[in-house]
Amino acid sequence: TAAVADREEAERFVRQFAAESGLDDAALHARLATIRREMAETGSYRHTPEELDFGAKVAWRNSARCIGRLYWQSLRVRDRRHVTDPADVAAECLAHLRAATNGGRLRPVITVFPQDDAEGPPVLIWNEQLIRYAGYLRFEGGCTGDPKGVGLTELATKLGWEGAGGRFDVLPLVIQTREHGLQWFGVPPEDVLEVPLSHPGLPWFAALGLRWHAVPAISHMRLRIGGVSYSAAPFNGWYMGTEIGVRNLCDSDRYDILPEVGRRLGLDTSSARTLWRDQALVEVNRAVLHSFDAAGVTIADHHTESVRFLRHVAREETAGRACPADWSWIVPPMSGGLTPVYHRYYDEHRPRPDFHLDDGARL
Ligand code: HEM
Ligand code: NRG
Repeated sequence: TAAVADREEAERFVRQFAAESGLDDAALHARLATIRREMAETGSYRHTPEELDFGAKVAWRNSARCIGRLYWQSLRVRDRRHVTDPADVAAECLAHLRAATNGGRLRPVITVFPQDDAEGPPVLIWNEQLIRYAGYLRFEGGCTGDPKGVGLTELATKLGWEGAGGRFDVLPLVIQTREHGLQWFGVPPEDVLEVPLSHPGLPWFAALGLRWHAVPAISHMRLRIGGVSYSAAPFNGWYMGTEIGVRNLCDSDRYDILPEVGRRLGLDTSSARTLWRDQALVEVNRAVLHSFDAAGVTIADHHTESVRFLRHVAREETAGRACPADWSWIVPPMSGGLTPVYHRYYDEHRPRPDFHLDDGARL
């Protein structure tokens, strides 16, 4: 059989697992022997539930772009490697959302579906996130909804989904399996906690009709543990306000709301030098944090999260590990220099287990 999993990476991982979780030498060597035998026979091997749990947590710990890693040990790992039927996969994604949402007290969760085999991924989720808004290209140009959602909106529409044509329509899950190809499954409103946006001091802000979903659940990254790939392994933590308030709402190729907010604020928008965009950006971000707080939904602000992240880096050093980090992703997209994460460099090595973006491999 052709090797699916890399043997050296498998051994490195199991040794790391043994070292960090206090497995004794006899147990380690027995496990290594089992894996060698399994790989010789099948080209791959299966993780024990404990290895999977550890591997997913360390993949989070190794996520160089993630500022939220202080709580990496608290990740809940849902082992769903036995689930292959597309309707069951969709149901497990919804159960994931319910466990993660927890009435607004968000919990970091990952659900792990079957590992890749010689033919590739047995299950694939086409959504970038379990919850995302549709984007509809308008006939006369421009886009209604989230421009980032256009691709999946078009795919789901081809499969028979009918979007309502609004600004915040939750996209269906699009799941691919070998037996059934591509299928879509609606995400019911009761499983999607959303926060309507209002501002603590600007009464007109609520009338903009803006909202965002509570849970960021990334579903298009491949989890790689000990040479084994899990192509379907959606995970979530909670939002940092700037992800919504700076990027999603204010990027010019996303909801692009700054021009309208600037006008409503009565700012001088005639020149970039009045800093009207900067001023409007602060108000949008105040609205995001205020609204999530008012709704009782977990959200981090970039000042607090930056301080926590440096605590994490220090704690990792104490544990004898370097913390891989990517400056350009760690530094928040507003007020960078006001946060301590701006004023230093980070370790450039990229250890595994990790999450990585799809290289295009499909079923
Ligand atoms: C990226 C925050 C939990 C893995 C990010 C980013 C932020 C963030 C702000 C940058 C996103 C962007 O600029 O688009 C947080 C917070 C969490 C959390 C506040 C709260 C607990 C998690 C969890 C995992 C994770 C539970 C995995 C188990 C990642 C990965 C990226 C990332 C892989 C890079 C995504 C990419 O390359 O597009 N996180 N995160 N994070 N986070 Fe976290
Ligand atoms: N910026 C994206 C989400 C990326 C990941 N962010 C997190 N992850 N907070 C957005 O939807 O705005 N997480 O697992 O909590």
